[in-house]
Amino acid sequence: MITGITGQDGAYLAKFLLEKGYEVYGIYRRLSTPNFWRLQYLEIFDRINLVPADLTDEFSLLESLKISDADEVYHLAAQSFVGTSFEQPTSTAHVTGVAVTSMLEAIRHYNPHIRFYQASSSEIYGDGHTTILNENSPFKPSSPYAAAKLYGYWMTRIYREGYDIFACNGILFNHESPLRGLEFVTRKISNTAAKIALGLEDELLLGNLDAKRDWGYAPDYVEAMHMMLQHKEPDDFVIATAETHTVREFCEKSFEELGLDWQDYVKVDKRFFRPLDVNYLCGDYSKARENLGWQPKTKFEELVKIMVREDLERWERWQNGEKFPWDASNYPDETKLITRALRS
Ligand code: NAP
Ligand code: F7E
Repeated sequence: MITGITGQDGAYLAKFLLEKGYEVYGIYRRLSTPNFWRLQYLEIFDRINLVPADLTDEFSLLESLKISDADEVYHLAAQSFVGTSFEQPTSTAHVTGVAVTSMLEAIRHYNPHIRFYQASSSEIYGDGHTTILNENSPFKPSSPYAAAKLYGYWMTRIYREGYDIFACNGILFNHESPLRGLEFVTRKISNTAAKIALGLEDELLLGNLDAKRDWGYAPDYVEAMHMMLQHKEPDDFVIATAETHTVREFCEKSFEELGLDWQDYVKVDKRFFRPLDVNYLCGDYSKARENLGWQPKTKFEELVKIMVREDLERWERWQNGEKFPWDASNYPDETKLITRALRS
């Protein structure tokens, strides 16, 4: 069972697990505009069992375990945007932090043999580092999001050590793809650069261009999540590429891919700066390589190309009258969704 199946990682992980022969369940919450476009885009929507639940409703999480009777739970759902966590710190604490405990409690009561993956984050290291980070580096969160993730990290360890639950933290550094939300900086750049190249936009407004991130490719990273739950012992692992690049470099490469000079279009706008930012992140994935046999397959330049080319193609198709998958009416046949009524 995957929480967050409608998000970037959830969709790629679901596809990966289906290809391995898994029966996949995923929770979805009621939204005024349904959000199944990633599952439809990957052509897996019809192969997934969708269960209604919300992270702030702990009984719905317990119910989702009963319905799925899962062997493995991948807890990916969260309020995942750092910028929003400064605007909505309390709800971020509930959704990104406390819900980890709700899920662990549900597992402890329903079936303590379930293997549990927690989507931890490199944000827990916070700002002020200048060297490559591993599982033993100090944590100093610099945002409400990071503080909530650090709480989830420790609760995962507490349930592992205190209740013997097979619970792992994947400390994932940034990972991106054409399924990334448009508010994250990489997709904002690839999407706007593509529109600029086609004459649909004339500028790109960004915040801190000096921030450095270790950017990997999301489909590579979901494989690591699965590997952690197949490992003989539950443990915590850094997943990264061990390379770091500035936001400025991401701009430069993206526009270069389109034959343009980024400096002609990118403007700095103070609205996109955060009250606190993490200026440097770079991850050492040696432990994952040695223990899990995992390593990244896609490096920075290839990632930029994948994202820019895909956004360009989508906008070209749009210019030719095609609809984006997320513009299509994507409300599913209601009988496809498991409801408590249908279950009984
Ligand atoms: P994402 O695209 O933002 O997806 C977040 C998912 O959480 C969506 O499915 C969303 O559902 C769901 N969700 C949010 N609030 C919920 C609630 N109250 N109840 C139920 N579901 C809720 O995030 P992602 O990039 O796939 O990341 C997956 C996880 O990894 C997150 O926990 C994120 O914090 C963490 N992480 C991400 C990265 C990265 O670089 N991508 C790195 C480290 C850690 P809706 O579709 O209904 O909104
Ligand atoms: O920002 C800077 C911004 O929002 C990256 C999430 O998946 O990865 C992600 O968090 C950097 C920051 O990702 C803009 O200030 C400049 O320094 O793409 P981002 P993030 O904050 O690193 C971690 C690992 C997670 O766990 C999170 O869930 O880019 N930046 N100008 C900008 N960022 C945005 N979004 N928009 C700008 O205009």
